[in-house]
Amino acid sequence: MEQIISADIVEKDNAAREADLKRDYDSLGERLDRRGIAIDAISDKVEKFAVAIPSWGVGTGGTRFARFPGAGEPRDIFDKIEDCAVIRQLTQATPTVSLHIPWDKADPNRLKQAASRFGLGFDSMNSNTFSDAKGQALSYKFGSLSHADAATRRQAVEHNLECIEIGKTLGSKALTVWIGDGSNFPGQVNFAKAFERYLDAMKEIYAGLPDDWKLFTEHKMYEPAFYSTVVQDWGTNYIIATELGDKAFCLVDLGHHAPNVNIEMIVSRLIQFKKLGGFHFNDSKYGDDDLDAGSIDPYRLFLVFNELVDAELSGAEGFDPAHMLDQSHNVTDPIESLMLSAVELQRAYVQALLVDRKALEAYQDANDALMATQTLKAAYRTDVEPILAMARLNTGGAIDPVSAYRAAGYRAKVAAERPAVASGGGGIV
Ligand SMILES: [Mn+2]
Repeated sequence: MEQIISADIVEKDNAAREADLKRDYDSLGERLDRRGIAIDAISDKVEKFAVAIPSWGVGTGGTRFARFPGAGEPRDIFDKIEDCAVIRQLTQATPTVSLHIPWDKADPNRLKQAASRFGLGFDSMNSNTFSDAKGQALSYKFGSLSHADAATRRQAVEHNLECIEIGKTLGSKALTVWIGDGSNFPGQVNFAKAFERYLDAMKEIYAGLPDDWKLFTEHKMYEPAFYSTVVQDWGTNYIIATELGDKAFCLVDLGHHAPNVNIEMIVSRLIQFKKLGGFHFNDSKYGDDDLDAGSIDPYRLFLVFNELVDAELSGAEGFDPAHMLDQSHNVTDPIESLMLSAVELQRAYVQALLVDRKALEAYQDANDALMATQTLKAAYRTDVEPILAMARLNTGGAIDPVSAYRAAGYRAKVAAERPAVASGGGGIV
């Protein structure tokens, strides 16, 4: 397997940190042992934890005001795959890439070959009917799968079926559908008719899904539609997944809810009724800010993982959520942000694994609210960095991914090789 960052550089950076890491790991192991937790068992789980990198995430994002390009931005999907390979090499947490069509359209066999050079696979395929592709016959300005015009809906359905066809060659096993359809003015759209048209269109897409595939529908409260959105919340999303069938699941993007909504509780409900498909992880302060996962409210991320671990440990039937990042990088190097975000997910996962679930259940049954919440806090307060770093070291990654990345000078190197081009899409969904 090819490695983009020289193994010498990673080894040199690791060598300077390894002795301290071993001491920290042993010390943490001793403290966890006192709590009846075997550190190596936790490390094994971290090594198996995986999250997909969105192809669109390695480019610099933007806002509706401006986009400030970064140096050495990927020019096409093949450059994006190389950037994803760097993230994978240094974190060993991101074995797959999630593609967005038509942004990443290329000969599927060539794509497969490019990814397999670095041992990368393909996660969920993402369709795009929220913007118009070059040369497209009918515009999505007033909607796609819920459009009032049947021919426009047909075009959007065909596009999704094409995404499935591309994905079949790539070895993908899922299609993620997010639409921007909605309205900007009261009265502009008939809510019920628009949703009916959407459901009918989705049924056609669902019919084209191979038996071993999953269909993820993603809800989003607002933007680009600022008055009403067709698939606006988890309730509508649950209705969709239920109407479509057993292969249809809800995708939860952490940024797509109203402020202060209890997302971990939505996650619990979807698990309970077997409709949790997966996540787009990111963080937000005000709205759909698409900030780095765990950068604003790491406790919320922990509480989401607390629900996931609870389901994992209780052996919830059919529980196998897809993990994907979906964030926009405006002021950081996207590779650095994505590496650290993958690590933030691992951190929340490990902290959730440390929750004393037996004690928690006893406190819940005894109505001891204070001790119940302290049980969660005790896990959350644990500095699990040595476990994460040791997992990276054991699997061939970097103890400190950002340090090794900077030592390798990758960004300067690609800045020289990749002349700046107008972006094919700064999209974030
Ligand atoms: Mn998303």
